[in-house]
Amino acid sequence: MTPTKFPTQFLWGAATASYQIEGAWNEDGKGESIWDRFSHTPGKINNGETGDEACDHYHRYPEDIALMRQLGLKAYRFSVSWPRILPAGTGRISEAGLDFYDRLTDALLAANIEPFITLHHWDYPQALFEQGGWINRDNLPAFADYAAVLAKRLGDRIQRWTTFNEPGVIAWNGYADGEHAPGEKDIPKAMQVTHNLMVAHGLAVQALRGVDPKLEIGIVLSQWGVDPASDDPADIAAADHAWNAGETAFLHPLFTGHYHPEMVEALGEKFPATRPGDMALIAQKLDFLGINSYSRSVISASQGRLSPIPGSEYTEMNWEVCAPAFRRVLNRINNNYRVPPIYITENGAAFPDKISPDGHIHDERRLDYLRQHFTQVRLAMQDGVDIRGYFVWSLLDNFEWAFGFSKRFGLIHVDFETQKRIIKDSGLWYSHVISTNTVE
Ligand code: IFM
Repeated sequence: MTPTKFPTQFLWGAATASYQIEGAWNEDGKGESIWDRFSHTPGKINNGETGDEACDHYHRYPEDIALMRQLGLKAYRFSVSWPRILPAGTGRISEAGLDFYDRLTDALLAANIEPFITLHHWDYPQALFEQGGWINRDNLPAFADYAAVLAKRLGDRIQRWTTFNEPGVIAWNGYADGEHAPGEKDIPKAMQVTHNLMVAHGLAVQALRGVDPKLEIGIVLSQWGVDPASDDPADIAAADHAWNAGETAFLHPLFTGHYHPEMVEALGEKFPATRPGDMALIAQKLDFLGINSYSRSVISASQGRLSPIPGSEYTEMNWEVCAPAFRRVLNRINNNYRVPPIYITENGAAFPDKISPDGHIHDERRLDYLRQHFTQVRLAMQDGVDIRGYFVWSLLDNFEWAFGFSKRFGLIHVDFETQKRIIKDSGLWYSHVISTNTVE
């Protein structure tokens, strides 16, 4: 394979999220989140597991930053637990919570690693949920207030801020299929949450800029490829419709100021209530766009979504490995919208890892997955997509939501009994990619 060189300033990183790694679920005055409540509810999580301890990163962050240094990461994307900062979601601020992220930020900077912050990666305050959660419009300003609290405290040291991680997952998995907290199954509600999250995003952008107009602000969207099953025009039209009606729910309002007409038509009476001024609030200028992408769906006009695809490899999440789809979806986004610079904010793979007798984790399949996806992203850059950085999901094996600890995405293996960490072969390979800026 020909070596693929990346630009000098390319920001190589790894990503995590608060609930998935921190643990310390009720320490130092932290409030309860909907994920604490959900994981403590019998039957919701595989094997009854919880994020109560997770990777114990709350206590072990110095060790984890030392590992990041060993990997040579240039940036680290993490999220903040909102109820650690505001135990009831609004009102009283917890200094101990702020102190934790202060220490984390300072330690990252001391290690020469750029902190790349996400305000909300799903661990919503339970107290706010009990007042109507994301459905209640009166709750939306609380997100902006929380954003301002954090920006006042960390904005002098953190340059790049994202509002939400994968708002579509909050709405769909939390409110439509119920697999995630808060576990509701109500499609019209999920659609209202979709719109309300966008309004909350707009309010938070205003709040962050109000604290410091120099902050760079973005949002992280999950955008998987959508490919037609064949070259048949009917399949191509079906795939285009699946994209327009289903996958543009956030891209379209953010970058055009309205919802895609095919989505509006498909939703019919389920289309959410909006208020005058909402769309302008949502479509405020962003400094960058975060894209999370792992796989694709394949659409046939006659059979709908096809799966499995014969001959394809699948990860342990049952997600097809199809790196060229990554290049295609990045081009599609770039061609359809006037987007700001893009960061790949998540990409990676879960495979069943084993510690070998030699003490190492020879995770060839993950390494190969990453190699293929890095290469396709480089090709997308050559196609003209302005991509500035790449965060592998994930730094550590961690709590994979409803799957508990059964799916390992880490560059670093975690023994959840002892909390021992071991850098996997994919992590060692990644550190070589970073130090040479080249994928071989
Ligand atoms: O673990 C999740 C993460 O929280 C959000 N994006 C997808 C990852 C893998 O499922």
